[in-house]
Amino acid sequence: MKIQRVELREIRMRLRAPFETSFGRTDWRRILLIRVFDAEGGEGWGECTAPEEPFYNHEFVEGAWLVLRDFLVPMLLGREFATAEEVLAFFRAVRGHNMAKGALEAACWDLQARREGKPLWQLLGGTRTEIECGVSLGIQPSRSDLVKAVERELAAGYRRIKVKIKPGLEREIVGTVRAAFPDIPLMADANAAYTLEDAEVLRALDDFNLMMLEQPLAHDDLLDHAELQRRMRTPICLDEAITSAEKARKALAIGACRIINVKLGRVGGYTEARRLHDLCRAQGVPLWCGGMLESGIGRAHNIALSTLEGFSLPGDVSASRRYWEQDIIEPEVEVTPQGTIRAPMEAGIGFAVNERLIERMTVRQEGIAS
Ligand code: OSB
Ligand code: MG
Repeated sequence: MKIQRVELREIRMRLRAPFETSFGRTDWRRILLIRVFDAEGGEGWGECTAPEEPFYNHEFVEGAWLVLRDFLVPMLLGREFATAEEVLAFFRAVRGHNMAKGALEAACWDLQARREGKPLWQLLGGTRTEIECGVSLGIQPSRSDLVKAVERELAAGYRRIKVKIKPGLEREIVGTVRAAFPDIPLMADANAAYTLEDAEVLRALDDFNLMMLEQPLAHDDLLDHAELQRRMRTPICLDEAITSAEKARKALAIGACRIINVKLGRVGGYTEARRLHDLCRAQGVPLWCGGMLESGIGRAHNIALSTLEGFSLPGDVSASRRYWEQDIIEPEVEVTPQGTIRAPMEAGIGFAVNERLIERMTVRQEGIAS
């Protein structure tokens, strides 16, 4: 295979409801989509998960666009590769920028799967034909809104509830949900809002029988998480801090976490995600697939990733309807009443891309050819 042309596109999509975390609030998404073309009429789609601002990690839409246009796309164009597994190595000279790398790499995997006429999840070696779904609930305006939101998601069948927390509100948020729903699988995500000085506040969350506490401390920290994990019973799950299989190896070696949230963009694509997966499986560490408020294209990629055997816990991969009035793929992602998504049987990402709708949402577009 050889990529001859790459199209970068920015679309704007309004979330059905604003999403609030410890680091900010999102109403509108700016989403960078990537389409790769080979010389034989093949194509593949990817979505860059870099958010609008560099508040989750260092990546953001505008920066990712430039890194793709000026460095990563030129490193890919015209290069011959036998499988998409070889693509990540082309980007080795660029430090970091995993979301930009991962989006381009994932588009190449989609292209390969389409060319072979098989679903991407099968090409990746996925074994789950149905994946378990959870939801991530942003910080709500009031306790009653929070309880209502949880009620709604449970009624829709979701198998695990994650609530966002932030300093000063952690006990109120987790306690409110736990009091209303004593037995549900529940977890909390702090998005790096605490330090080790808050260890007592965090340890007090042990009272609520959480499945896990996600990324309580700094986005790039491992050492303090290991100390915190020694002090609390609730398993720590790392998100932001796990940017590669190597980081995961080190985190596990020092006991910084017991569970890992895998995001395709954060680790730089499928090749790295599979390395991380194989390492964690060998050590018996459970994985689940995280989300970044993706459009249908990124969501379809997350479904493919979630079919790997080691993804044994429900992920933040949920129905299109929870985010968008109308998604950019057909059919939209739907969740069964049992809280699962069935892996699609069509080739590639397995959903048709609604190009007409994308065209209407596009605010800028740039083609790069060899
Ligand atoms: O930390 O998992 C996170 C959304 C944006 C940035 C970071 C995170 C999230 C979510 C939402 O939790 C997951 C989703 O529903 O897509
Ligand atoms: Mg998280």
